[in-house]
Amino acid sequence: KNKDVDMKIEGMTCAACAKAVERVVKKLDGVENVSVNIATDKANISYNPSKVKLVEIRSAIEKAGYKPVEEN
Ligand code: 9UX
Repeated sequence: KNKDVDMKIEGMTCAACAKAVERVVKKLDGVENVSVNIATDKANISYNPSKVKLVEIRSAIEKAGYKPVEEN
């Protein structure tokens, strides 16, 4: 069963930043969907927790140069 999380991410300045975040997160096996809202600095992510952990998603975003700060 998939989980759905809203992740606040700092450092996304322009629309291409949002696209970059979507690209790196989508690439992870177990991520079903990701949509970044540049206006709210939030990424809505659906993922299968048996395939990918939140810590791995955060780490991929950090590696791309952005900063995940919280989820809810
Ligand atoms: Mo836009 Mo983001 O020119 O790293 S791609 S600021």
